[in-house]
Amino acid sequence: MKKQLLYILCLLVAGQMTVQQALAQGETTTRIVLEHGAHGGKRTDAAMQHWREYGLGQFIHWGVYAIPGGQWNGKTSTYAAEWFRTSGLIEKSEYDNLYKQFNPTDFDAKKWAKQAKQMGAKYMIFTTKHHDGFCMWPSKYTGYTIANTPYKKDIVKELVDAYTAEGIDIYLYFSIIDWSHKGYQANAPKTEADKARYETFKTFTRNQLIELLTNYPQAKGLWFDGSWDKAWIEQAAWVDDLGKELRAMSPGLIIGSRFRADEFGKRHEDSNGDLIDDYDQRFERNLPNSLAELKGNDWDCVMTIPENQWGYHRDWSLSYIKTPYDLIEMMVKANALDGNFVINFGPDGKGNIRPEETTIANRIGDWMAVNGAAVYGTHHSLLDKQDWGYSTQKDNNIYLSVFNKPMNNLVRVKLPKSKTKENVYVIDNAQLLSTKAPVQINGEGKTGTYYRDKTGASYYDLIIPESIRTSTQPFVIVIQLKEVDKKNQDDYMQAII
Ligand code: JFZ
Repeated sequence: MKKQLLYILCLLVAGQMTVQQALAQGETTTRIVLEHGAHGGKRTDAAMQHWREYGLGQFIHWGVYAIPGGQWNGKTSTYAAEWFRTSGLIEKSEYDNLYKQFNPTDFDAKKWAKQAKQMGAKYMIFTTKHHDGFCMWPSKYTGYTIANTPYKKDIVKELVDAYTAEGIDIYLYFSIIDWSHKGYQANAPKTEADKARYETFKTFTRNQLIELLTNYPQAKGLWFDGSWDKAWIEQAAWVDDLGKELRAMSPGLIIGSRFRADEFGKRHEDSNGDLIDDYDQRFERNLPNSLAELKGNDWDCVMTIPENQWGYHRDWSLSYIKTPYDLIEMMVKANALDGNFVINFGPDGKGNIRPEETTIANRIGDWMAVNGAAVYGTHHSLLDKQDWGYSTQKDNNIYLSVFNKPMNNLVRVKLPKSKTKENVYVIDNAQLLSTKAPVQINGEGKTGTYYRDKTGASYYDLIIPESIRTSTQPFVIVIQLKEVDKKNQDDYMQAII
């Protein structure tokens, strides 16, 4: 804002406009020239289009923090288990030596990938390096890696290969925060010595990112975290150049809005309000409520199953555990607002995905096997948000995902006003997605069971089929619409199945 005022003042001083003109522009069109803000608008290339169609993804947080699993010497941390090094329950030096015991003998990348595939995930984000700095790949730029554990093998490679074989795209999570590197600093370095140290950290970070893209060319994108440090934000120009370098290495590379700031320190959205990089990474454990909030930006939401646990925590009694139903509802809500939904898993120190997580994944997969068409490749539908649930659309199909089943077993669907004055939308066809059985409209063939309101919207009551009335699962009805002349009742009624 200050910068905007300055810009307006400059124009006034230069005599290029009147105060009124300047204020009017300040309100509406004044934009700051940014060198390191958003570059270009929304991506239209095939890689990004593919990203938009995922619908559901999997996140995996795995590292040495899985050994303590939130507990040490009989004490439990209620804070996020992957932050255990800072819990005060373990000496930092002790934590920093845990990797010498990291030996996940039960780890089976193929088993994880098969489970993710059954769940219906189309992409997977893996923590190559979390804030503690431990590398799950054998980085040649530090000794603090999987190569120096009893396990030795390259976990990132195993996962990239296994998930790629299952047709699941891989994204590499990378934390800018690195507590293991001597040059790392959170605060902006002030002294020459600190600045020089930070230069070593920048070089190290760049080397590691280039190494990751070189070693794992299958990676479709980078998922950055821990980029909120003042020290990193100050490096806007350098980080921007690094992003360009990484993109040049890997055409189509997808990077979210948590990588870099603009030259005024603005993150996610630059000083002009434009989204930085490819998609909005702000919706963490938190979903938007309306399309308006999203400003047309691409976005995803990453979600934990317990309250705030990403890494493995032994004690799952500490918080509410989201059910498959909760997660399916959040996913469809995200899809209905043009977002991808990503569910996090935190495997244990031996390499097992905990049984509770496996059950949740399986139940979601069972639902996806039947109803996935409502999720994959869909976007927000032309219907308003309605009380029974969420609607998504792909081509002419509108998927009504019903979460709140009305007591009278009638799903009242409000169809929007038609684009043309003379016409009205009617339901041309309605089916239960699971069985393809036709769904009847209440009062078929008679007038009065549907109506139009003053706005020109029309309403239909779809009869929930007997076969699913006692089911506890959300169900999907797929409809197609048709526009008919509202003056012509015959035509109007014929259109109804
Ligand atoms: C970060 C990490 O600190 C955490 O351990 C986990 O990896 C998660 C995915 O990312 O935590 C954050 C980051 C950003 C927000 C909240 C927690 N945020 O923007 O609200």
